[in-house]
Amino acid sequence: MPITHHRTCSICEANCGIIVTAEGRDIISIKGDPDNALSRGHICPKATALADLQNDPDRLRKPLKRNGDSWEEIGWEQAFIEIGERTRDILARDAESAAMYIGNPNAHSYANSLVSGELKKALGLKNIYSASTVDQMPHMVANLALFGHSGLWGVPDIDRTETMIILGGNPMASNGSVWTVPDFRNRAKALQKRGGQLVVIDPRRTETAKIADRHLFIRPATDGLLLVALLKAVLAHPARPALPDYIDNLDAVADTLSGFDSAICAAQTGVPLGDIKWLADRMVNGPAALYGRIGAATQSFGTLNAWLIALINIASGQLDREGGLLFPTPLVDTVAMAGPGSIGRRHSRVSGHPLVMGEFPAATLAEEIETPGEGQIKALFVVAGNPVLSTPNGRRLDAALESLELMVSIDMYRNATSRRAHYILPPVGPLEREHYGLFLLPIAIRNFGKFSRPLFEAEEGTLHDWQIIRKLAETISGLPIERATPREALDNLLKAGPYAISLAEVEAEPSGKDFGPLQAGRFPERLRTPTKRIDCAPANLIADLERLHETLAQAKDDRLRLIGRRHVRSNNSWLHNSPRLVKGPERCTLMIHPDDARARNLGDGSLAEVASKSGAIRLPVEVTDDMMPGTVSIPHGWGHNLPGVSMAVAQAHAGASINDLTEEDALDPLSGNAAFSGVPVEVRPAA
Ligand SMILES: Nc1nc2c(c(=O)[nH]1)N[C@H]1C(S)=C(S)[C@@H](COP(=O)(O)OP(=O)(O)OC[C@H]3O[C@@H](n4cnc5c(=O)[nH]c(N)nc54)[C@H](O)[C@@H]3O)O[C@H]1N2
Ligand SMILES: Nc1nc2c(c(=O)[nH]1)N[C@H]1C(S)=C(S)[C@@H](COP(=O)(O)OP(=O)(O)OC[C@H]3O[C@@H](n4cnc5c(=O)[nH]c(N)nc54)[C@H](O)[C@@H]3O)O[C@H]1N2
Ligand code: SF4
Ligand SMILES: [Mo]
Repeated sequence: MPITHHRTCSICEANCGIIVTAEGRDIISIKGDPDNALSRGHICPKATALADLQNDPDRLRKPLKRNGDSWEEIGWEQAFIEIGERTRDILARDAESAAMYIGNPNAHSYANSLVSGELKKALGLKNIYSASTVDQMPHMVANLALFGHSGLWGVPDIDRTETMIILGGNPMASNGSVWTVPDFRNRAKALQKRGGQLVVIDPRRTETAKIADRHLFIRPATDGLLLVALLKAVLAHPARPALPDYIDNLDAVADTLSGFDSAICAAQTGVPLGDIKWLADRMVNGPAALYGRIGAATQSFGTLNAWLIALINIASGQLDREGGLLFPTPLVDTVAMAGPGSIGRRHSRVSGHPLVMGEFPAATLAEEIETPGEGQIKALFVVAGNPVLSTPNGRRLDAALESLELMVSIDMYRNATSRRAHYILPPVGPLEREHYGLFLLPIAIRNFGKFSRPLFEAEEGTLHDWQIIRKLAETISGLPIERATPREALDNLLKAGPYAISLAEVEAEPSGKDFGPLQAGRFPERLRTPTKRIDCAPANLIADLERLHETLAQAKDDRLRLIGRRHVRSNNSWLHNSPRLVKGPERCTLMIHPDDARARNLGDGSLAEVASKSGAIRLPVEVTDDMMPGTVSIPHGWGHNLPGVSMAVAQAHAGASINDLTEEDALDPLSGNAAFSGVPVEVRPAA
């Protein structure tokens, strides 16, 4: 008899409800759940790939140990004992020589988030790196500065807005980010049907731009100048509404901005000043929401951009307003769970980067492994991460990893990063675990909670990620951990949350428990600033405007600028071993405008060599006028053909890694975030 199982797809931030039909351990179908109030039946092709992941013959089921180039399967006990001994030995020589890199899938595992602190503690960790500093850290710094907590996010109210402006995001491919907005396509359609407009500002005419009412091309990494001009236009707008009483110092920002000439700013961005004024008009007339994402965050002005985006929403009266930017009341209040976050409590050993929210920039991991001295990283624990493919100048990091005394990867694949590990510890399959969108439901477009039980029992002799993490912590510290299971901890968090609900009550709703659309009027109560006020002019950001101003005087060159992209059939670096996802046309291509291609003798489908100061890669050319002239695009997460990798499908569709080209010294100084957007590159036919 087939069974029907309701769960949540755990691959991306959208948290779509799915219904899996299975007979025994055979998966018959994976479909969208129409009764899920958040996703309303939507799924994307990646949900069906959960079956490929679950059944993937390359997915590791037992711990692997590496000796030189050879690998052997070992038992869990042996793995824990050996790792414990080797780690203790390394820490006895230098207590600060261990580090952890925490990858993106941890954000999709409530259990990992709740136990990873145990391993950090056992390692006495001072060196924490994560995918956050190649992603959203700039937003978190801006959240802290303005709202008093790094995890207090504003959510664009797409379901009730009249103008939705997207800067550097492509939700038609990504399904939304730091914005849990499943079924984006139909939400955009509904917006258009009620007379509203979707506007996209992006150097590429993306899948989202193609369904938008307007698309504006912008030169990569000039967003700060666009936002300055837009904020100035909003501030000067005659219809600008009065601001709530709890907002301070917007005038001080306006004074500083008087040093910028909007026409000069606009000219640098490629967006006509008239269009910027039109955007200001839409923002002020509202309801409207301005949303910026990875293209605007992964820049050397990432934090400045995030701050300016918030100020534009504030100044045009869209903060905490229906149809503007809203602040959820999630079932688990993750803001109350953790401290606000801090900046600069310590500085990194080699380059002196400030610690931001407890982390050093992932881009500096290589130099901390390479550079001798006290505190040099000798032991590295990678939890669900693939930094060789996902951090800037991954090639340099790859070489550095080879020199580690001990590297442990908690991962189900032997891939570009874990091939360097001495031990790979694999977790259970994706349909064998529980799910709760702990950190993603608090940024969803509805107040919604849903818990999924495992569909299948874990295979004999396998462990959950959280069990591996806890066991490592125990064997390294030599102390048993008598803490709640993640499930018990989640139950307590739900009971302590705004709805005082138990896990059993949430679990009783197979399609999730819905508490309706987000509410306006949560500020100032929801603010976490000590004063319950918003200071629009934090000193570090005002100072950074000066750095932006200096860019206006810098000499420009006419090298091509490289940006990234995502495709709906891929997710970062780790779904390329799914036969159903990689089928179809080759996706790891260099997109280039016809004029730029012609000038370099490159035809569609020809092979190009792309070189930057970090390195060079070869990949096929895709000539398209979707690209802004002067700009080229390559997706990230490819480049699987490396010795020691054991992912047959991914190796057959290997592609090349954009992060062999990106630069590890191009960072946003305020957040430590990698500046991926706008890397200068040379493109020529491959010899
Ligand atoms: N140039 C460029 N680089 C980028 C980006 C970009 O836009 N451009 N985007 C950046 C962004 S936003 C991010 S988030 C990072 C991602 O960077 P990472 O988090 O370092 O990389 P992922 O590709 O997400 O790799 C996830 C790893 O976890 C494993 N994995 C998957 N699920 C699980 C699980 O449940 N348990 C365990 N233990 N392992 C699991 C996979 O096999 C894979 O090895 O990449 C960044 N890199
Ligand atoms: N299918 C799929 N979904 C995913 C992922 C995936 O890999 N595949 N990854 C997940 C993760 S970890 C994340 S963080 C999210 C990211 O979610 P999004 O932020 O929506 O990610 P992208 O689709 O890369 O969109 C970024 C856009 O920024 C544009 N861009 C690049 N440089 C600039 C610039 O300088 N200025 C401006 N204005 N735009 C620029 C790019 O052309 C691109 O269209 O997606 C998540 N969802
Ligand atoms: S958009 Fe696709 S990958 Fe993301 S949660 Fe939904 S079904 Fe899964
Ligand atoms: Mo990300």
